[in-house]
Amino acid sequence: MKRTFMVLLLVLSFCSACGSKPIPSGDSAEEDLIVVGMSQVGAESDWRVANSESMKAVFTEENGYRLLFDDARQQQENQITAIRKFIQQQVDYIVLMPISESGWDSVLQEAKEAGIPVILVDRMVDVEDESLYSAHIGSDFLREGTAAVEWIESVYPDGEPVRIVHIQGTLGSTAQLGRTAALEEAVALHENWELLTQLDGDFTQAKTYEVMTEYLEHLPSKEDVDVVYCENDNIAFGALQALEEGGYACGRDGVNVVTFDATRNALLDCLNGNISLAVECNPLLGPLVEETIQAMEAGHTPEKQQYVEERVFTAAQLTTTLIEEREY
Ligand code: GZL
Ligand code: ZN
Repeated sequence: MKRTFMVLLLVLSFCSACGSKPIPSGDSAEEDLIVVGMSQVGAESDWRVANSESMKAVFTEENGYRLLFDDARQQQENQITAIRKFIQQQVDYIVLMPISESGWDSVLQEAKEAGIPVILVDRMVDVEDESLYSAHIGSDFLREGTAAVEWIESVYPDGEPVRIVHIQGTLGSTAQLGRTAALEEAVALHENWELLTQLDGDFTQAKTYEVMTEYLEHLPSKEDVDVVYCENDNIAFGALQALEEGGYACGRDGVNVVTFDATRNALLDCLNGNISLAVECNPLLGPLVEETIQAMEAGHTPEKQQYVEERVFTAAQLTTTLIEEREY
């Protein structure tokens, strides 16, 4: 709306100069708001819900924003449609949480031609021309995967077989690509590690429960699984359900379930021993995005890449108080 306000000012000054009747202006408070068009992946996971809440908590009218929030229900075409709508509405900024890395070049080119800055949040896009976005704020997913792999290495001495069920997140998303790359690199490095299977859990509990139940039904014997590498907490919840129903003991003297996100329910499962390792992936990105927009409003060029700080949890680092005090 700010953009319209500037145009309005120009027209008004032109009119007063030429003596014709000025166009009545709208409510000035409304005109002052920074209009942010936000395209969110969906609500597929606890992480995603916390991420959306973090955005809505900062982009409020009291803080000087008009937030146009679109939930793409995990369909890239819905995100592209939403971005085109934001361009028509001449928003001041577009904030995009891209569901996958590919397929963004043309719509981001349209935003560039409309002079609307794009800020990428969480996952990344794979575009030829990096000027199509002003900044990326999110996680280093390869680093997250490496943290998980280093923990597995610490638990299983070289030589001992490590049979791993790998359940992936939304295929083609940066989170899946990074977390998968770390595991696949480690499996290639350790001849005693064996990737039993790679299942597509799509970051949801329901999909994972379905594919993991199907997989376990065809396993010859229970003791064939040492680690289940879950690319987010909702995948871990689905895997735990299937493992328990299949009669598998989970935890340090059974199947070691490793997960990413470290949302509250996963940390509770970690404290009670069902999950062995939770790698944090921080969804609370709202304040960083708002800082970036404020910097751009002040005419500064933002850092192109901003990674958030993250840590790993085992039961040893957890207490119920710590878990209760966490924001998500
Ligand atoms: C990670 C984010 C992933 C989470 C999942 O930053 O892209 O998407 O790990 C969510 O929970 O679905
Ligand atoms: Zn190693």
